[in-house]
Amino acid sequence: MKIDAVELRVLKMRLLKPFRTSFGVQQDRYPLLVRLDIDGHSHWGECVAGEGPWYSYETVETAWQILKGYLLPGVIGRDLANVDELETLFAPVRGHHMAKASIEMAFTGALAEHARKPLAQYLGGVRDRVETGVSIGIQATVDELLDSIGSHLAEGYRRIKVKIEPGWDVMAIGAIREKYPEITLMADANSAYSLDDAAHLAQLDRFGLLMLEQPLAAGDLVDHAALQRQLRTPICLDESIESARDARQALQLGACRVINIKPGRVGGFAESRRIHDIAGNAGVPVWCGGMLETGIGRACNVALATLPNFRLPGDISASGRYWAEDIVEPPFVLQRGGTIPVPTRWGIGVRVKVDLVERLTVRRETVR
Ligand code: OSB
Ligand code: MG
Repeated sequence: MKIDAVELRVLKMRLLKPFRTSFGVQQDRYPLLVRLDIDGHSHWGECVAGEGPWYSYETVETAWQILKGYLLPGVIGRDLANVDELETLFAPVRGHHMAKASIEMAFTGALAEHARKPLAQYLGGVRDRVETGVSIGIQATVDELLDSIGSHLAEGYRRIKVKIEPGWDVMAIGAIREKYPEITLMADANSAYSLDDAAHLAQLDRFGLLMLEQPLAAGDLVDHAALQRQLRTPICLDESIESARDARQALQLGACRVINIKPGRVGGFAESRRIHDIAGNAGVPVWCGGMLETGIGRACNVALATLPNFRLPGDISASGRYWAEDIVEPPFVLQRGGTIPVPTRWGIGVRVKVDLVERLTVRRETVR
């Protein structure tokens, strides 16, 4: 399959509610979309890079620049038989996984469509619906936090993740547990702590959390291993795992007992699968994280989460958790038991609303 051209565009989309994490607060999302033109057909993908270099060093700006300057010139016009060949072409560029993943995932979607299969089936998925949860940002008050949790439970979400940071942790989780003793609950610190906080974080052990996500710095597998020895709560790594190699080393060290896989963070579906397999062989469950995606990235996440070792609910909430109107049709909606059905059409399985995309576009360029 030959990629004739790639269109890059940045949209401006307003989140229904501002999302606050230990990194800061976000109201507008600027999704970077890619459109591969192959044989007269369009294949969409989404780059999940953030607006600023907080979760990752990658940003919308850097991804645009790396795609245009280094990744796309090597692939456009070349006949690619499979994803291995694409990975080989991308390998000389160090890092920049989110930029690489946008193309790898769009190309995989194209391969699935070409094989006349839904993406989930093409990837080897084993489910027709995926279990999902919701990620709730830091709120101004405990009452607002409890209200937000209450309304998400009422909508049908069965797993609640809350963002924490120093000053918004043991007290907030304690208040949730008092009101909702039985819900499946977890916390995500986005690297807001250090190993000096081990005794403080151990106070979370009494709340029976499903897991504690990324308490320490992204590069710090050794301290995560030391922390895990002091906690009963399983540690899940997100930012720390950028590759299969990271996953192998984290598990060897005992740095985590769960892994959050975001295909963007690790360079795409192929690397996600390697991490999935390494974790599976070690008896460690994985789940699919989220990056406030539009329906395009969400379709990719849903497909990935159908692989067998995705054994915990993902941060793959319904379109309506994020956007007044998603850019795909049909939008993703929550169904019984807090699940999202897996699209059954070929390829990514959702139709991109091109007119809406056009209206939301703030920057575009075609690379030939
Ligand atoms: O740490 O998992 C995270 C969003 C943006 C960047 C990092 C994270 C998140 C979320 C939201 O937690 C997940 C989602 O609903 O998309
Ligand atoms: Mg996280």
